[in-house]
Amino acid sequence: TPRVFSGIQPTGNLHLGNYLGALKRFVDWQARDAETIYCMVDLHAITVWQDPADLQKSTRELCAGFIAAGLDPENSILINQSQVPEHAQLAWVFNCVARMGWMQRMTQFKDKAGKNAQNASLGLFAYPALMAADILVYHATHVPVGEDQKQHLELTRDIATKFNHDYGVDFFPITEPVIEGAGTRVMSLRDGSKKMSKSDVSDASRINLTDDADTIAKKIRKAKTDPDALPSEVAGLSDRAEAKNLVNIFAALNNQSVEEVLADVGGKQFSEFKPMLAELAVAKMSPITTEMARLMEHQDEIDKILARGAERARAITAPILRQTYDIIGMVPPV
Ligand code: AQP
Repeated sequence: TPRVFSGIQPTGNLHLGNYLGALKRFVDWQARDAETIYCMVDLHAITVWQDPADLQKSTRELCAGFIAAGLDPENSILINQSQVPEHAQLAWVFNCVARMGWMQRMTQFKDKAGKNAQNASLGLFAYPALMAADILVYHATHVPVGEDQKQHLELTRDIATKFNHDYGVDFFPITEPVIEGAGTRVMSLRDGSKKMSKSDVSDASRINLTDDADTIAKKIRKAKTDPDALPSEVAGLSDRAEAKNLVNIFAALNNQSVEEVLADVGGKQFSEFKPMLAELAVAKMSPITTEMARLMEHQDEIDKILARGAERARAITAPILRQTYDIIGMVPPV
């Protein structure tokens, strides 16, 4: 059976891109014959400054989001990264396997560090080695992520390959990224060339998982578009980034292909399509929002779920870390 691992950073502003590109697909995997492990990656979050109180709140809120979106803590293993110390321990080993040059090529580092890369944290630079450890400390075989994580997953494969080669073992699996469906790259509602992102200063650029129905409808009504009617063929969406984005969102929310959506809405003006999309988005999102808010009133329950998840996770990660240490020559404690 496939072992599926993925994570989301508890950095607040969980949005529709995180939902369609990650959360919703996590839930789909849970329904299949697979072992599923999902992580709130707080150690990744602190690669850029996080206010401690906000980080705590966002971690619990993310856990509530996981459950509200349909993840069952009895079925999937839900964990907070810092509660499973083997992630960070294996990451150190991978820091010694990965090469500086590999890290320097990572576009996310370049984007996030900006012009003043000398001032970025060492953790931000090493981010993909920790991500490789998150995945490989479970010997995970499948990693559902959005398009933006493709390069990091290639690096995970490079690290596994180099480790296996350097130590002459066949120990870490070469993991498959799973990047499929219409929701793997949701773009900003204000600019079709930028991905929808937690850190965008414009709140109107994204639909947050905490937005109420009116806010969702308003943001969709105000989303940037062009003046033309919708095409009936997919080819008609090329060069129309904003139109393409809204159709993609509709398809992903409604579990349809883009072709199927266009067969229904081709020829319609945005004045007609946007209310349809708003209605669909509210119908799909508001039950999640409501459930998230309810769960947030039971923090102790959330904390128990995380503690239980960590215990289940460590039954997998502790032996894999020990085997790794044995391979590289660390003397085991007696
Ligand atoms: N716009 C998106 N479309 C589809 N999938 C997306 N993901 C993120 N943005 C989109 C996917 O969500 C998962 C968790 O993301 P994350 O929180 O770990 O990473 P992130 O890239 O930091 O999220 P943001 O919103 O883009 O934050 P900032 O603004 O800090 O850069 C991943 O599977 C990711 O692919």
